[in-house]
Amino acid sequence: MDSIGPVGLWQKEGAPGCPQEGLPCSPDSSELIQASLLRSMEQALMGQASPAPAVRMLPTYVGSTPHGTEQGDFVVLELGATGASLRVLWVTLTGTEGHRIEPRSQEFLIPQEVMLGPGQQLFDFAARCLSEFLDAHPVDRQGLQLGFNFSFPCHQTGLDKSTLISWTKGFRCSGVEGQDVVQLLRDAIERQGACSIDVVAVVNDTVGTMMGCELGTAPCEVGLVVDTGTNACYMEEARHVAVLDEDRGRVCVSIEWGSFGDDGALGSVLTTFDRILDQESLNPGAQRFEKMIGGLYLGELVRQVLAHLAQHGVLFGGCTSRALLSRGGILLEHVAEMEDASAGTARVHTILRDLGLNPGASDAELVQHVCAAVCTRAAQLCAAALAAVLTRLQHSREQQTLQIAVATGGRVFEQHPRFLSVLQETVTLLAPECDVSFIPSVDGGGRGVAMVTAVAARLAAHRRLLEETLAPFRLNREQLAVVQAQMREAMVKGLQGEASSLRMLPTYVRATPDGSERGHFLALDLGGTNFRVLLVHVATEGVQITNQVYSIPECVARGSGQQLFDHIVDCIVDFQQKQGLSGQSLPLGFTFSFPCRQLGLDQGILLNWTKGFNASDCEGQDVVRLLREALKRRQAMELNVVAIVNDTVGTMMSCGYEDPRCEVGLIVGTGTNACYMEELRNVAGVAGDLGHMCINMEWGAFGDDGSLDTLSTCFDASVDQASINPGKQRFEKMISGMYLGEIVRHILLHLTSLGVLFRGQQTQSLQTRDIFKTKFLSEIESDSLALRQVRAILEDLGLPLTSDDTLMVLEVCQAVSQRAAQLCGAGVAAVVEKIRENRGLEELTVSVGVDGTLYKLHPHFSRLVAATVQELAPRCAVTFLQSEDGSGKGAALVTAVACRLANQTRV
Ligand code: 0WK
Ligand code: BGC
Ligand code: BGC
Repeated sequence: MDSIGPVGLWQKEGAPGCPQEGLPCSPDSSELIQASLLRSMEQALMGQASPAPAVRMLPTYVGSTPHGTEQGDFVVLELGATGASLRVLWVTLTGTEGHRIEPRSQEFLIPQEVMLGPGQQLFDFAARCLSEFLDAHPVDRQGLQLGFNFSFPCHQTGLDKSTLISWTKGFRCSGVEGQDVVQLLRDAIERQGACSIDVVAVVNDTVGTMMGCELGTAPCEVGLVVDTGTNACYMEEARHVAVLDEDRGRVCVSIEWGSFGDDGALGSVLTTFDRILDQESLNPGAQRFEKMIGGLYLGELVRQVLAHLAQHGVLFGGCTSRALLSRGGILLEHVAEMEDASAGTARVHTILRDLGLNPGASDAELVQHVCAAVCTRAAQLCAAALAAVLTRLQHSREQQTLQIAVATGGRVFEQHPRFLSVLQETVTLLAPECDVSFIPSVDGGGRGVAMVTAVAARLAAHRRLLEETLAPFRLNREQLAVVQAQMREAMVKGLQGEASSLRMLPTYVRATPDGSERGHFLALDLGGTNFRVLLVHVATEGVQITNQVYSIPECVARGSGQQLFDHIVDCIVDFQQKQGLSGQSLPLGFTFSFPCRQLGLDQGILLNWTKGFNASDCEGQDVVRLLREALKRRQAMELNVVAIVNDTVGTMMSCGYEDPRCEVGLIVGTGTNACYMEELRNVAGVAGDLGHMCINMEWGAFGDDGSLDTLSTCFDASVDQASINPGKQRFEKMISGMYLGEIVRHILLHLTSLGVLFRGQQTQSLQTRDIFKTKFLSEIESDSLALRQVRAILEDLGLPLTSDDTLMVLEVCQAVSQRAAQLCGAGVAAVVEKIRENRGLEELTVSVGVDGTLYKLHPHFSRLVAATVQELAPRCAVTFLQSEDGSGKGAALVTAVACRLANQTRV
């Protein structure tokens, strides 16, 4: 009988009824399986859609193996790991310092009709077991957090969000596939109403097994389960998982190798018995690999073979029994016991007799051989699969040799005498360069699930703190409508010269260009990111612009007024020389983007500096006079300063040249402001009732009277306090580019102090004013930027972040910029509604000329402004025109209009 060893059994020619195919695996077929599974794994990792890879490679949102720092009490509910039973555990994690506390657990048998019935019934059953466990175990029921160990193939979209793909292992409840199983459990717990439990994580049993095991200092990085079903997970490099937009760190991937071969890849090793078993299973054609390895099937395979041999007279004298002929007649326990050589054949006889058989003398040995053949093949197949995982790890870590710890769990490991040893031997054959340690999980992964739950609980707590912090930035329609109404009221008061945070400054621009303007004009554009000197030629064929950008050093912007205007004149002279204009006295339009009370088109008294400017001896002065005096000091040629305009007015005029319906100018850049064409009759302090006057609203100061305090947050207060004009420009400080980055920085500091971000580490860089530029918001929120690029921006700032941190920083930026855009939209809605009502129109069609870096560069700002205007002023059809040439062109056009009007009065 020596050749009768497992392999021999099937190769013994002539043995009646013994098909010569497939059991156990030859080394060649094991390598074939290893290679084919590896191929499938890599195809799935790359996101190959068709042909769909046989294994799913599902990311589990577990980004790191346990730190060991996890602490706390957690409830773990296990469903599906051990077939027809459900287990509830109470796990206490004591961190690195504390001693290990054994989990308390209770097992509940799941009735067959529950495993095959409506999903609600199954989850209600689970919820009842939970409360029964809690009733039976005196635990503190406050703030219970639960980890759901759900051992079926699921698409996870978060640590607490997981959609069941398909049932396996004898489960077939209706109404669950395609559903979020966490929600189903939450609903059942609610229906049960026995206890309030927060389900914070859903975990696959392989992940729980991996996370629960430690080998001294090295954590296990592979989790392998062979219980009723089989599967494995491992730590893959995140950059190799196509569905994840991550390039750093690792992520645990559940392979779901049970479905390997569902595409026919196992054809060569499948036996008739495998095919029969599959046909008779709940899910024919699916989980082919699992059906050759999983404990739910090993007994059935042995039964099939024994029945076959009995029916061919090879066993039991050709006699059979009901148990032998009925599905499920032989269980894993039977196989494990019968194969256990230490138990001897006596035990086999007992079991066979219990199965209603009358074994002959040699039957026991033959039955043992059958058991051994079935289980050896299962272990070898499992080994081939594990070898594929090890090879994948070598590939993904570009390592020749690999030292790795594999956590094992499941009753096939626990009960079967030789499964692990056959597995180890075969893995050594198939992956000789891998030094693998197998670590049995002690509590079926309960502790591992609790660890994932602890991480999830920490992240959930962080998320709650993040939501609490950002909630004041999430403005609803009612709040925005209040801002719109307050803005409207302030506009009317400002126009009538009453106390108002909106100065509503007449600009003496009475008309938008009519296209008949002509000539060469000089223009200055001061107050935005750049100071520009422009030569503007307005001709029949259009407007040509030549311009030069000059910088305004901070020391000049905050020095003396004389220094500032001398610097401006230096730039003009430099520009004229470069443009060969020296000695020419062209009409000049001066875009001066600060609040000025205009006494005429060419007279503007600076009311106060904004946007970080603070040159002395300017406030209260006519800035046109200051410019002229500087020109005189420079003995430069006489320049004819015809007009001083605000950048909003310049922008409106510039866009109005293309679109005569453009009657509103909007700037959202370093600062923010708006102007519009108001009915002259509504403008107190300016003579005349007919016609229009462009009003510079200076809306940056809206709310300086406290009307925005209900919306202002502590972060806004910090930014305002730290500014050079505290209490001023409150609306601007919630909207414009000079401040958004600082608001974000203050929020990040706050979240770091709460331990939500950067593991609570306050970094020097984050304490540095203005280090978080507003342009970062535009970059970070850009849809085209992958998360990894967001991380790169933040790391350049010296911030130690995890992928969760990156996501949170992105959310902070989104909340701050969204509020800014909505507030800006509420302002524009107030303006266009005013124009509509001024004209007693049902519907108004109007265009808004816009400029400013934030509006132009932020990926979502303009869309959010338009959406808010649409919502708050539905009777106004508003078109936003981005100004191409800035307001310098507008200043030149205002100058051109003034010159045209002056010429008309002269003739
Ligand atoms: C470009 C205009 C200029 C205005 C600026 C505002 O030509 O008058 O001040 O936009 O945007 P910022 O440069 O502040 O982003
Ligand atoms: C499931 C896996 C699970 C494995 C072991 C399979 O049937 O699809 O999710 O990990 O059984 O329990
Ligand atoms: C100024 C406005 C200017 C706006 C946009 C504000 O700080 O007060 O005059 O229009 O910035 O540049």
